[in-house]
Amino acid sequence: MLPDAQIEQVATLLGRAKTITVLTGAGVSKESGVPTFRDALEGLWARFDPTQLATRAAFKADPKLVWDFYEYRREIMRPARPNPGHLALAALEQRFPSLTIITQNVDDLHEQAGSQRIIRLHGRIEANKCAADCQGSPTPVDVAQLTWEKSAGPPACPHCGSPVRPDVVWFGEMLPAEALARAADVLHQTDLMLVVGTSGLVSPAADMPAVARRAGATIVEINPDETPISAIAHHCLRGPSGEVLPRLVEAL
Ligand code: BV8
Repeated sequence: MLPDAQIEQVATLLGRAKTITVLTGAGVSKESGVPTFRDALEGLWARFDPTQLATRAAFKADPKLVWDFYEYRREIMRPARPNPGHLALAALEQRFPSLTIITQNVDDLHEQAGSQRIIRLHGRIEANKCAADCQGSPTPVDVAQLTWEKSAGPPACPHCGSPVRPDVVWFGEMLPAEALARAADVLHQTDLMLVVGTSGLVSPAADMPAVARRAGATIVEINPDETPISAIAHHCLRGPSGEVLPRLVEAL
């Protein structure tokens, strides 16, 4: 358990901050039962590396394999509920209305917890779109309205017949320009950045703490493990976010 003094030191900084930004990764959803990217996937998927499946090339080569990978992750995520870490971040936003969450996660646990100011860098796993973006980028497709042979893989786009794919950002794909622009704005106006539950391995998200620090922000990492971001953090709270974040809010 982290010493109270460490929690109180960061809580004092939080209390003094005018604008707070929180960068979250898969670790913040771990205590909700959602495996992180670093966790070996279970069973059938254990032999796959997610970074090899979350690509356009993999989908083009085998749409059914990639579609089934996302259906597997959707099944795991659907029963997940916000954990005390998500709820603490929503409580922080109540207290600091300028607080913005920049998330790499594709689950909707921040929204379920009541957070409002969220910048989604990598999309939403529950959303789907036409792989050809035939009506514009993105061309949303509501698969609940479609009937298709599920064992054959993804449905066809009702407009053009191309395969439907998850509306997430794959490796090698650009992040949504609007999300990047909003994030860039926020990073340059941040007094204090909490970096929660991210291994700091995927860019451009991983570069954001350094951008905020160069613009004058104090960086606080909340993660049980050391990461490449630890080196530029002013404070590292080594613990699970579901325990550390509620203690920070309590100590305010
Ligand atoms: C881009 C959506 C421009 C999909 C995701 C070579 C060729 C091509 C590209 C690249 C290249 N080299 C670098 C790149 C760029 C590439 C990249 O960074 N690759 C990595 C692998 C090196 N990035 C991109 O391609 C991005 N686009 O750059 O466009 C471009 C275009 C073409 C060519 C070059 C550049 C797009 C990246 C987005 C990919 N999509 N998600 C899906 O979900 O299926 S990324 C996905 O993985 C997540 O969204 C997340 O971002 C990342 C996983 O990271 P984390 O969230 O940090 O999770 P992780 O499991 O890693 O770590 C969990 C952490 O939590 C750990 O530290 C753990 O200790 C901690 N933890 C555990 N328990 C707890 C906890 N913390 C707190 N509490 C706990 N209880």
